[in-house]
Amino acid sequence: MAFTFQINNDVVWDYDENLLERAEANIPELIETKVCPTGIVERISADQRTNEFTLAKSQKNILHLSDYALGRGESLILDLGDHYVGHFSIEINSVGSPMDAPLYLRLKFAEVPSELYAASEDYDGWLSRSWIQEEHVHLDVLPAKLQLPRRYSCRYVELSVIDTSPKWKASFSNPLFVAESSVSMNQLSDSTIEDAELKAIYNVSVKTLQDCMQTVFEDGPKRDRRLWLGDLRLQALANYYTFNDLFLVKRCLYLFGGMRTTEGKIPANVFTAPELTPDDTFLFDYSLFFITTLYDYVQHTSDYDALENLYPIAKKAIDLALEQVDSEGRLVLSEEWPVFVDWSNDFDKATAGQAIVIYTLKRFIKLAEMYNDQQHSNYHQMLEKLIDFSKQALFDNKRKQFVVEETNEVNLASQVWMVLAEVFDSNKNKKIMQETIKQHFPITGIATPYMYHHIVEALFMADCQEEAIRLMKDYWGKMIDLGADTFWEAFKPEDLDFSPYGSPILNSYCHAWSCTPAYLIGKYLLANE
Ligand code: RAM
Repeated sequence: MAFTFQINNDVVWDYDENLLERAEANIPELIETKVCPTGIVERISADQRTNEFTLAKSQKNILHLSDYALGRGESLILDLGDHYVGHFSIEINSVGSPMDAPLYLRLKFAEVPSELYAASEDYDGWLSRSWIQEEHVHLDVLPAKLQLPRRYSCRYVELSVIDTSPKWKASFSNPLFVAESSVSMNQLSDSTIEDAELKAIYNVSVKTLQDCMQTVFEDGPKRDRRLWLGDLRLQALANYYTFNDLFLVKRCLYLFGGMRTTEGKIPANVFTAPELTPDDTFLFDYSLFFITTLYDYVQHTSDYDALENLYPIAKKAIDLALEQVDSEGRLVLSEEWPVFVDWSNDFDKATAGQAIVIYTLKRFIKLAEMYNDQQHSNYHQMLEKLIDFSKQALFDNKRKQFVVEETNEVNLASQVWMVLAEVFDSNKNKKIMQETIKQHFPITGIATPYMYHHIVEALFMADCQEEAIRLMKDYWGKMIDLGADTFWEAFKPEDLDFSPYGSPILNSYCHAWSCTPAYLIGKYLLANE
């Protein structure tokens, strides 16, 4: 089971106005920064390039931009010098004879060069092509200042003149990108990372997080531009070790708390415009992450007011999830409420799902204790049952690995989540991860930094620090080698063009769940110094 479009028209929503008011009271004011392009770049021809992540520096000088007037079929690419999220404007004039026809212009905004190499019209994937950051505009009268209303997430802006007339050309000047985020790099304290590779990974993680921090923690400022629970959990963790913007986490927790189904199910994501709207998409593990995100937040902030307000919602959410656990302590998943774990469909997620319930229930019990819930002993019994079942029915002593009950399948995600859930003690977890390295490394077939995050964290937790650092460098470091300014939603080192959507033009190249090295480095490497 994996993520696909869900349409659940019969869901009845329960809006809690009191909680939603608290969410709205914490809307941040966005910080604006003016960015001027730093250069002009060009495509590299197919026979000259080794991958689609590089462009060549142009001979053209950005300081003389207005001299490079463009006629029919001509284009140039502005380079902002880094990845930003915000609004673009540019002044345009006509040069030559009088303007005897409108200017027909295409603007394309790209986070990485591969979006420029891909022809938009060839896209035939399953997600909407409306995500492609591209505009076609007519300007009847020049000079004019073109101020585009849409927000873009990009480093490159391509200006392509579709047509002028043989009598005149279009000349461009004063391109300006006004970048937006709810946080500023000035809020960071100096990090003391000596290892150059890790420092670079840390910096790109922080930039990724910054660009995703808007009026909510967005999953991707290019796509899907909304608040997903699974992404929020990881962004909040990275935020605690970096910007430490507690209001934005609080806002997002209240948004989920204020919009759930009448039975108490928490949606996988919510929209905030034109009005607060929950999406009719439900992922079993994402619903549970409301509880773990609340736990992390209360632990970090001691905000007992939030605990008071949101604990009843967390309790309903765990109760609903535990209804899926049978009398032997086995999680029985359903098609209507699938567990996500990763984009890949090539492995069975049942055992990882079981571990996520244990991981969450442990944290819920701590919340129940903080809240002084008198009824929490039932949860302890349930936890024991889930753990006993996992140890007895799901752990294969000979293979030293967790299996999937029905098929005996041994997969990476099962080991990783069972280690994160601390089903066994640290000694045994270390042996499980050492065996995991033997059996499943080098990793193939995993395309999300989301899953890689969990693998690295499991390695750190199982005292395999060297391997954890190696994997971080091999995976996130490889994106940097390819030129990443921010970390990508999907990346398969063994298949650079991989996209879950049928074309890289739809991939998000600044994605929430990829920002976690800032947390991993902060928690497991810097905190110990
Ligand atoms: C995609 C996005 C999002 C993620 C979901 C499950 O739509 O990448 O960030 O959480 O999948």
